[in-house]
Amino acid sequence: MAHSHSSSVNFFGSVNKVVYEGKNSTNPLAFKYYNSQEVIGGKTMKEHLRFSIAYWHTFTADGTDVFGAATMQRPWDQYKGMDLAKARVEAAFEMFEKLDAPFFAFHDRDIAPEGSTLKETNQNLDIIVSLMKDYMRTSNVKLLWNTANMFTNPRFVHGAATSCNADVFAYAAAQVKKGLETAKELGAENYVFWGGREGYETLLNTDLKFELDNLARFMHMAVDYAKEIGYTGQFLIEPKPKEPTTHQYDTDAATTIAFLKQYGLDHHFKLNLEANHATLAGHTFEHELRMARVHGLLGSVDANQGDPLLGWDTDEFPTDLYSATLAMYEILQNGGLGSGGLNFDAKVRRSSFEPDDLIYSHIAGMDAFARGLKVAHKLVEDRVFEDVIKHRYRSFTEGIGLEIAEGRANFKMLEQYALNNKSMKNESGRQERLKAILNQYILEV
Ligand SMILES: [Mn+2]
Repeated sequence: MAHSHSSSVNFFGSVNKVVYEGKNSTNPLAFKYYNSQEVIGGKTMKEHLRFSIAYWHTFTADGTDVFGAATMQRPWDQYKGMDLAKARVEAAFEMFEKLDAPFFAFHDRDIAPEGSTLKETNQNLDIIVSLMKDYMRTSNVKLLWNTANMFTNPRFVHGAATSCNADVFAYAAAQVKKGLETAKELGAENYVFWGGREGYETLLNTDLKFELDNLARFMHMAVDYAKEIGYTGQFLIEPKPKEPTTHQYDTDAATTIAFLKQYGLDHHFKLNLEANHATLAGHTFEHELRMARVHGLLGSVDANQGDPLLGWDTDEFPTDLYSATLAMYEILQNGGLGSGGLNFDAKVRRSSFEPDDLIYSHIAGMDAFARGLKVAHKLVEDRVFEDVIKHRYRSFTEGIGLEIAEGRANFKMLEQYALNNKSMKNESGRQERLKAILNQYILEV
Protein backbone atom coordinates (compact mmCIF):
# COMPACT_ATOMS: atom_id res chain seq x y z
CA MET A 1 0.00 0.00 0.00
CA ALA A 2 1.00 3.60 -0.51
CA HIS A 3 2.82 5.23 2.39
CA SER A 4 4.21 8.45 1.01
CA HIS A 5 2.30 11.68 1.24
CA SER A 6 2.15 12.32 -2.49
CA SER A 7 0.87 8.88 -3.41
CA SER A 8 -1.87 8.69 -0.76
CA VAL A 9 -4.89 6.66 -1.65
CA ASN A 10 -8.12 8.59 -1.52
CA PHE A 11 -10.28 7.59 1.43
CA PHE A 12 -12.68 10.54 1.13
CA GLY A 13 -12.94 10.42 -2.65
CA SER A 14 -16.24 12.25 -2.94
CA VAL A 15 -15.01 15.17 -0.83
CA ASN A 16 -12.98 18.09 -2.17
CA LYS A 17 -11.29 20.64 0.06
CA VAL A 18 -14.06 22.12 2.21
CA VAL A 19 -14.27 25.89 1.72
CA TYR A 20 -16.29 28.76 3.19
CA GLU A 21 -19.33 29.56 1.09
CA GLY A 22 -21.30 31.71 3.54
CA LYS A 23 -24.60 31.43 5.34
CA ASN A 24 -26.74 31.05 2.23
CA SER A 25 -24.84 28.05 0.87
CA THR A 26 -26.81 24.83 0.49
CA ASN A 27 -23.67 22.78 -0.20
CA PRO A 28 -23.40 20.24 2.65
CA LEU A 29 -19.65 20.08 2.09
CA ALA A 30 -19.02 23.80 2.65
CA PHE A 31 -18.60 25.99 5.73
CA LYS A 32 -21.48 28.39 6.32
CA TYR A 33 -19.93 30.36 9.21
CA TYR A 34 -16.33 29.16 9.64
CA ASN A 35 -14.23 31.45 7.48
CA SER A 36 -10.72 30.58 8.65
CA GLN A 37 -9.08 33.85 7.50
CA GLU A 38 -11.81 36.22 8.73
CA VAL A 39 -10.35 38.55 11.36
CA ILE A 40 -12.29 38.97 14.59
CA GLY A 41 -10.82 41.28 17.21
CA GLY A 42 -7.33 41.20 15.68
CA LYS A 43 -7.03 37.42 15.21
CA THR A 44 -8.26 35.13 12.45
CA MET A 45 -10.98 32.60 13.19
CA LYS A 46 -8.39 29.89 12.67
CA GLU A 47 -6.14 31.41 15.36
CA HIS A 48 -9.03 31.87 17.79
CA LEU A 49 -10.58 28.45 17.41
CA ARG A 50 -7.55 26.14 17.01
CA PHE A 51 -9.74 23.19 15.95
CA SER A 52 -8.43 19.69 16.55
CA ILE A 53 -9.67 16.37 15.17
CA ALA A 54 -9.86 13.48 17.65
CA TYR A 55 -8.19 10.38 16.24
CA TRP A 56 -10.12 7.86 18.34
CA HIS A 57 -13.68 8.89 17.50
CA THR A 58 -12.91 9.66 13.88
CA PHE A 59 -10.51 6.99 12.63
CA THR A 60 -10.74 4.19 15.21
CA ALA A 61 -14.32 4.05 16.55
CA ASP A 62 -16.44 1.44 14.81
CA GLY A 63 -19.92 2.21 16.17
CA THR A 64 -19.98 -0.64 18.67
CA ASP A 65 -22.19 -0.03 21.68
CA VAL A 66 -23.23 -2.24 24.59
CA PHE A 67 -26.19 -3.54 22.58
CA GLY A 68 -24.82 -3.84 19.08
CA ALA A 69 -21.97 -4.58 16.73
CA ALA A 70 -19.92 -2.22 14.59
CA THR A 71 -21.80 -0.13 12.01
CA MET A 72 -19.21 2.28 10.65
CA GLN A 73 -18.24 2.04 6.98
CA ARG A 74 -14.57 2.93 6.99
CA PRO A 75 -12.67 2.23 3.77
CA TRP A 76 -9.43 1.79 5.74
CA ASP A 77 -10.94 -1.13 7.66
CA GLN A 78 -10.06 -3.39 4.71
CA TYR A 79 -6.56 -3.56 6.30
CA LYS A 80 -5.46 -5.37 9.46
CA GLY A 81 -2.87 -4.87 12.21
CA MET A 82 -0.06 -2.46 11.42
CA ASP A 83 -1.33 -2.02 7.84
CA LEU A 84 -4.60 -0.75 9.30
CA ALA A 85 -2.67 1.60 11.60
CA LYS A 86 -0.77 2.97 8.60
CA ALA A 87 -3.95 3.30 6.50
CA ARG A 88 -5.54 5.30 9.32
CA VAL A 89 -2.64 7.76 9.22
CA GLU A 90 -3.23 8.24 5.49
CA ALA A 91 -6.96 8.71 6.01
CA ALA A 92 -6.32 11.11 8.89
CA PHE A 93 -3.96 13.39 7.02
CA GLU A 94 -6.25 13.37 3.97
CA MET A 95 -9.11 14.54 6.20
CA PHE A 96 -6.98 17.12 8.08
CA GLU A 97 -6.11 18.68 4.72
CA LYS A 98 -9.62 18.58 3.31
CA LEU A 99 -10.98 20.35 6.42
CA ASP A 100 -7.86 22.53 6.79
CA ALA A 101 -7.80 21.44 10.46
CA PRO A 102 -4.80 22.93 12.25
CA PHE A 103 -4.52 20.22 14.95
CA PHE A 104 -5.21 16.62 15.88
CA ALA A 105 -5.09 14.59 19.11
CA PHE A 106 -4.69 10.92 20.00
CA HIS A 107 -4.26 8.26 22.69
CA ASP A 108 -1.23 6.01 22.15
CA ARG A 109 -3.44 2.96 21.53
CA ASP A 110 -5.53 4.73 18.86
CA ILE A 111 -2.61 5.06 16.51
CA ALA A 112 -0.86 1.68 16.90
CA PRO A 113 -1.95 -1.76 18.12
CA GLU A 114 -0.56 -3.30 21.29
CA GLY A 115 2.01 -6.03 20.75
CA SER A 116 2.50 -9.11 22.92
CA THR A 117 5.04 -7.28 25.12
CA LEU A 118 5.55 -3.66 26.16
CA LYS A 119 8.68 -3.61 24.02
CA GLU A 120 6.77 -4.76 20.94
CA THR A 121 3.98 -2.28 21.68
CA ASN A 122 6.54 0.53 21.81
CA GLN A 123 8.06 -0.64 18.53
CA ASN A 124 4.62 -0.49 16.88
CA LEU A 125 4.21 3.04 18.24
CA ASP A 126 7.63 4.08 16.95
CA ILE A 127 6.72 3.00 13.40
CA ILE A 128 3.49 5.00 13.36
CA VAL A 129 4.97 8.04 15.12
CA SER A 130 7.71 8.16 12.51
CA LEU A 131 5.13 7.87 9.71
CA MET A 132 3.15 10.73 11.29
CA LYS A 133 6.29 12.80 11.56
CA ASP A 134 6.85 12.34 7.81
CA TYR A 135 3.33 13.53 7.07
CA MET A 136 3.70 16.48 9.44
CA ARG A 137 6.78 17.68 7.54
CA THR A 138 4.70 18.46 4.45
CA SER A 139 1.42 19.28 6.19
CA ASN A 140 0.32 22.29 8.24
CA VAL A 141 -1.35 20.15 10.88
CA LYS A 142 0.17 20.00 14.36
CA LEU A 143 -0.38 17.73 17.33
CA LEU A 144 -2.54 19.56 19.90
CA TRP A 145 -2.00 16.82 22.44
CA ASN A 146 -1.44 13.15 22.98
CA THR A 147 -2.32 10.99 25.94
CA ALA A 148 -2.07 7.41 27.18
CA ASN A 149 -4.94 4.93 27.05
CA MET A 150 -4.71 3.36 30.50
CA PHE A 151 -8.27 2.07 30.68
CA THR A 152 -9.00 -0.38 27.82
CA ASN A 153 -6.55 -3.19 28.56
CA PRO A 154 -7.71 -5.56 31.36
CA ARG A 155 -4.51 -4.83 33.31
CA PHE A 156 -6.11 -1.49 34.25
CA VAL A 157 -9.17 -3.09 35.85
CA HIS A 158 -8.39 -1.37 39.18
CA GLY A 159 -7.01 1.83 37.62
CA ALA A 160 -3.53 2.84 36.51
CA ALA A 161 -1.79 5.37 38.79
CA THR A 162 -4.49 4.62 41.40
CA SER A 163 -4.37 0.84 41.02
CA CYS A 164 -3.92 -1.26 44.17
CA ASN A 165 -1.29 -3.20 42.19
CA ALA A 166 2.23 -1.68 42.12
CA ASP A 167 3.11 -3.62 38.94
CA VAL A 168 0.26 -1.86 37.15
CA PHE A 169 1.45 1.52 38.49
CA ALA A 170 4.91 0.74 37.06
CA TYR A 171 3.45 -0.31 33.69
CA ALA A 172 1.40 2.90 33.53
CA ALA A 173 4.53 4.92 34.32
CA ALA A 174 6.37 3.23 31.45
CA GLN A 175 3.45 4.03 29.16
CA VAL A 176 3.37 7.73 30.09
CA LYS A 177 7.17 7.92 29.82
CA LYS A 178 6.81 6.72 26.23
CA GLY A 179 3.91 9.16 25.74
CA LEU A 180 6.08 12.10 26.78
CA GLU A 181 8.81 10.95 24.39
CA THR A 182 6.15 10.79 21.65
CA ALA A 183 4.94 14.29 22.60
CA LYS A 184 8.47 15.60 22.26
CA GLU A 185 9.08 13.75 19.00
CA LEU A 186 5.92 15.13 17.36
CA GLY A 187 6.05 18.58 18.99
CA ALA A 188 2.77 18.13 20.87
CA GLU A 189 1.67 21.49 22.27
CA ASN A 190 0.16 19.78 25.35
CA TYR A 191 0.17 16.43 27.11
CA VAL A 192 -3.17 15.29 28.58
CA PHE A 193 -4.10 13.15 31.55
CA TRP A 194 -7.67 11.94 31.47
CA GLY A 195 -8.18 9.69 34.48
CA GLY A 196 -9.63 6.71 32.61
CA ARG A 197 -10.17 4.37 35.54
CA GLU A 198 -8.60 6.63 38.17
CA GLY A 199 -11.44 6.44 40.65
CA TYR A 200 -13.23 3.82 42.69
CA GLU A 201 -16.43 1.81 42.89
CA THR A 202 -16.73 1.15 46.64
CA LEU A 203 -14.98 2.47 49.75
CA LEU A 204 -15.24 -1.03 51.28
CA ASN A 205 -12.08 -2.06 49.40
CA THR A 206 -10.47 1.33 48.71
CA ASP A 207 -7.72 3.32 50.44
CA LEU A 208 -8.87 6.65 49.03
CA LYS A 209 -6.10 8.74 50.59
CA PHE A 210 -3.35 6.39 49.37
CA GLU A 211 -4.78 6.33 45.84
CA LEU A 212 -4.88 10.15 45.69
CA ASP A 213 -1.29 10.32 47.03
CA ASN A 214 -0.18 7.84 44.35
CA LEU A 215 -1.97 9.77 41.61
CA ALA A 216 -0.06 12.89 42.67
CA ARG A 217 3.24 10.97 42.89
CA PHE A 218 2.63 9.72 39.34
CA MET A 219 2.01 13.25 38.03
CA HIS A 220 5.10 14.64 39.74
CA MET A 221 7.13 11.88 38.06
CA ALA A 222 5.65 12.93 34.69
CA VAL A 223 6.59 16.57 35.34
CA ASP A 224 10.12 15.52 36.34
CA TYR A 225 10.58 13.31 33.28
CA ALA A 226 9.33 16.02 30.90
CA LYS A 227 11.93 18.35 32.40
CA GLU A 228 14.62 15.67 32.06
CA ILE A 229 13.98 15.16 28.32
CA GLY A 230 13.31 18.83 27.57
CA TYR A 231 9.63 18.45 26.70
CA THR A 232 8.10 21.88 27.25
CA GLY A 233 4.44 21.37 26.28
CA GLN A 234 1.66 22.24 28.72
CA PHE A 235 0.40 19.47 31.01
CA LEU A 236 -3.39 19.21 31.10
CA ILE A 237 -5.75 17.25 33.32
CA GLU A 238 -9.29 16.48 32.18
CA PRO A 239 -12.06 16.27 34.80
CA LYS A 240 -14.96 13.83 34.58
CA PRO A 241 -17.29 12.81 37.45
CA LYS A 242 -18.16 9.21 36.55
CA GLU A 243 -17.85 6.61 33.75
CA PRO A 244 -16.14 4.28 33.86
CA THR A 245 -15.78 4.30 37.66
CA THR A 246 -18.57 5.36 39.99
CA HIS A 247 -16.43 8.09 41.55
CA GLN A 248 -13.73 9.54 39.28
CA TYR A 249 -11.08 11.39 41.31
CA ASP A 250 -10.96 14.31 38.86
CA THR A 251 -14.68 14.92 39.31
CA ASP A 252 -15.01 18.47 38.04
CA ALA A 253 -12.97 21.66 37.68
CA ALA A 254 -13.25 22.65 41.35
CA THR A 255 -12.28 19.19 42.64
CA THR A 256 -9.37 18.98 40.23
CA ILE A 257 -8.12 22.45 41.13
CA ALA A 258 -8.17 21.44 44.81
CA PHE A 259 -6.21 18.27 43.98
CA LEU A 260 -3.61 20.21 41.98
CA LYS A 261 -3.18 22.77 44.76
CA GLN A 262 -3.13 20.17 47.56
CA TYR A 263 -0.28 18.31 45.89
CA GLY A 264 1.70 21.30 44.56
CA LEU A 265 0.91 20.54 40.92
CA ASP A 266 -1.01 23.71 40.03
CA HIS A 267 2.04 25.40 38.51
CA HIS A 268 2.58 22.48 36.14
CA PHE A 269 -0.98 21.68 35.07
CA LYS A 270 -3.98 23.39 33.54
CA LEU A 271 -7.41 21.94 32.86
CA ASN A 272 -8.76 20.39 29.67
CA LEU A 273 -12.51 20.83 30.01
CA GLU A 274 -15.12 18.83 28.16
CA ALA A 275 -18.71 19.98 27.68
CA ASN A 276 -20.25 16.53 28.17
CA HIS A 277 -18.16 15.90 31.30
CA ALA A 278 -19.45 19.19 32.70
CA THR A 279 -23.06 18.11 32.18
CA LEU A 280 -22.34 14.69 33.72
CA ALA A 281 -21.04 16.57 36.77
CA GLY A 282 -24.30 18.53 36.98
CA HIS A 283 -22.67 21.73 35.71
CA THR A 284 -22.98 23.78 32.58
CA PHE A 285 -19.98 23.83 30.26
CA GLU A 286 -19.55 27.55 30.90
CA HIS A 287 -19.50 26.96 34.68
CA GLU A 288 -16.51 24.64 34.31
CA LEU A 289 -14.72 27.06 31.96
CA ARG A 290 -15.38 29.98 34.33
CA MET A 291 -14.18 28.05 37.38
CA ALA A 292 -10.91 27.18 35.61
CA ARG A 293 -10.53 30.67 34.14
CA VAL A 294 -10.86 32.55 37.44
CA HIS A 295 -8.16 30.27 38.88
CA GLY A 296 -5.87 30.92 35.90
CA LEU A 297 -6.08 27.25 34.94
CA LEU A 298 -8.15 27.19 31.74
CA GLY A 299 -5.93 25.27 29.33
CA SER A 300 -7.88 23.55 26.57
CA VAL A 301 -11.32 22.33 25.59
CA ASP A 302 -12.91 19.09 24.45
CA ALA A 303 -15.66 20.52 22.28
CA ASN A 304 -18.69 18.25 22.25
CA GLN A 305 -22.13 18.03 23.82
CA GLY A 306 -24.23 15.49 25.68
CA ASP A 307 -27.85 14.50 25.30
CA PRO A 308 -29.76 15.75 28.35
CA LEU A 309 -32.41 13.06 27.80
CA LEU A 310 -29.85 10.26 28.04
CA GLY A 311 -27.55 11.56 30.73
CA TRP A 312 -24.43 9.59 29.85
CA ASP A 313 -21.30 10.55 27.97
CA THR A 314 -22.64 10.59 24.41
CA ASP A 315 -19.80 12.76 23.02
CA GLU A 316 -21.95 14.33 20.31
CA PHE A 317 -20.68 16.94 17.89
CA PRO A 318 -21.31 20.42 19.33
CA THR A 319 -24.19 22.11 17.49
CA ASP A 320 -25.84 23.96 20.39
CA LEU A 321 -25.32 27.67 19.65
CA TYR A 322 -26.02 28.78 23.22
CA SER A 323 -23.36 26.46 24.60
CA ALA A 324 -20.85 27.34 21.86
CA THR A 325 -21.46 31.07 22.39
CA LEU A 326 -21.10 30.95 26.18
CA ALA A 327 -18.01 28.74 25.87
CA MET A 328 -16.39 31.16 23.42
CA TYR A 329 -17.33 34.01 25.77
CA GLU A 330 -15.25 32.38 28.53
CA ILE A 331 -12.40 31.63 26.12
CA LEU A 332 -12.30 35.24 24.87
CA GLN A 333 -12.37 36.55 28.44
CA ASN A 334 -9.46 34.20 29.13
CA GLY A 335 -7.48 35.88 26.35
CA GLY A 336 -7.68 32.66 24.31
CA LEU A 337 -6.52 29.16 25.13
CA GLY A 338 -2.77 29.67 24.77
CA SER A 339 -1.31 26.34 23.65
CA GLY A 340 -4.75 24.71 23.97
CA GLY A 341 -7.47 24.41 21.37
CA LEU A 342 -10.96 23.17 20.60
CA ASN A 343 -10.60 19.43 20.23
CA PHE A 344 -13.66 17.66 18.83
CA ASP A 345 -13.88 14.86 21.36
CA ALA A 346 -17.02 13.96 19.46
CA LYS A 347 -18.29 11.00 17.52
CA VAL A 348 -20.91 10.62 14.84
CA ARG A 349 -23.99 8.71 15.97
CA ARG A 350 -23.97 4.96 15.36
CA SER A 351 -26.63 5.48 12.70
CA SER A 352 -24.47 8.06 10.85
CA PHE A 353 -22.20 5.37 9.51
CA GLU A 354 -21.10 6.60 6.08
CA PRO A 355 -17.62 8.15 5.68
CA ASP A 356 -19.05 11.50 4.55
CA ASP A 357 -20.82 11.82 7.93
CA LEU A 358 -17.36 12.38 9.43
CA ILE A 359 -17.00 15.47 7.25
CA TYR A 360 -20.56 16.75 7.81
CA SER A 361 -20.16 16.40 11.57
CA HIS A 362 -16.92 18.36 11.69
CA ILE A 363 -18.40 21.09 9.48
CA ALA A 364 -21.38 21.28 11.88
CA GLY A 365 -19.09 21.64 14.90
CA MET A 366 -16.74 24.14 13.26
CA ASP A 367 -19.65 26.29 12.04
CA ALA A 368 -21.30 26.25 15.48
CA PHE A 369 -18.12 27.43 17.21
CA ALA A 370 -17.38 30.00 14.48
CA ARG A 371 -20.84 31.45 15.05
CA GLY A 372 -20.33 31.25 18.81
CA LEU A 373 -17.05 33.13 18.46
CA LYS A 374 -18.65 35.96 16.50
CA VAL A 375 -21.55 36.35 18.92
CA ALA A 376 -19.27 36.13 21.96
CA HIS A 377 -16.89 38.70 20.49
CA LYS A 378 -19.76 41.16 19.98
CA LEU A 379 -21.08 40.52 23.50
CA VAL A 380 -17.64 41.26 24.95
CA GLU A 381 -17.11 44.27 22.69
CA ASP A 382 -20.46 45.77 23.74
CA ARG A 383 -19.77 44.93 27.41
CA VAL A 384 -23.31 43.49 27.59
CA PHE A 385 -22.84 41.36 30.70
CA GLU A 386 -19.74 43.10 32.08
CA ASP A 387 -21.65 46.33 32.62
CA VAL A 388 -24.60 44.50 34.17
CA ILE A 389 -22.27 42.65 36.56
CA LYS A 390 -20.29 45.78 37.40
CA HIS A 391 -23.51 47.61 38.25
CA ARG A 392 -24.84 44.64 40.25
CA TYR A 393 -21.86 44.65 42.62
CA ARG A 394 -21.50 48.45 42.88
CA SER A 395 -22.26 48.41 46.64
CA PHE A 396 -18.72 47.07 47.11
CA THR A 397 -17.10 50.09 45.44
CA GLU A 398 -17.78 52.57 48.23
CA GLY A 399 -18.49 52.87 51.97
CA ILE A 400 -18.77 49.65 53.95
CA GLY A 401 -18.64 47.56 50.77
CA LEU A 402 -15.25 48.95 49.85
CA GLU A 403 -14.00 48.21 53.38
CA ILE A 404 -15.09 44.56 52.89
CA ALA A 405 -13.66 44.26 49.37
CA GLU A 406 -10.30 45.69 50.40
CA GLY A 407 -9.99 43.41 53.42
CA ARG A 408 -10.29 46.08 56.15
CA ALA A 409 -13.63 44.91 57.57
CA ASN A 410 -14.19 42.62 60.57
CA PHE A 411 -17.25 41.18 62.32
CA LYS A 412 -17.36 43.86 65.04
CA MET A 413 -17.41 46.80 62.63
CA LEU A 414 -19.91 45.04 60.39
CA GLU A 415 -22.20 44.48 63.38
CA GLN A 416 -21.99 48.20 64.22
CA TYR A 417 -22.85 49.04 60.63
CA ALA A 418 -25.79 46.59 60.54
CA LEU A 419 -27.17 47.88 63.87
CA ASN A 420 -27.17 51.46 62.58
CA ASN A 421 -28.31 50.70 59.04
CA LYS A 422 -31.86 51.97 58.50
CA SER A 423 -32.66 50.55 55.07
CA MET A 424 -31.56 47.53 53.08
CA LYS A 425 -32.79 47.22 49.51
CA ASN A 426 -32.22 44.39 47.02
CA GLU A 427 -32.69 44.72 43.28
CA SER A 428 -33.91 42.24 40.70
CA GLY A 429 -31.31 39.98 39.05
CA ARG A 430 -33.24 40.33 35.77
CA GLN A 431 -32.08 37.06 34.27
CA GLU A 432 -35.01 36.72 31.85
CA ARG A 433 -34.21 40.13 30.39
CA LEU A 434 -30.55 39.13 30.05
CA LYS A 435 -31.45 35.86 28.33
CA ALA A 436 -33.60 37.79 25.86
CA ILE A 437 -30.63 40.05 25.10
CA LEU A 438 -28.47 36.97 24.56
CA ASN A 439 -31.10 35.73 22.08
CA GLN A 440 -30.96 39.03 20.24
CA TYR A 441 -27.19 38.71 19.84
CA ILE A 442 -27.34 35.06 18.73
CA LEU A 443 -30.01 35.84 16.16
CA GLU A 444 -28.71 39.13 14.86
CA VAL A 445 -24.91 39.38 15.06
MN1 LIG B 1 -16.94 12.49 26.88
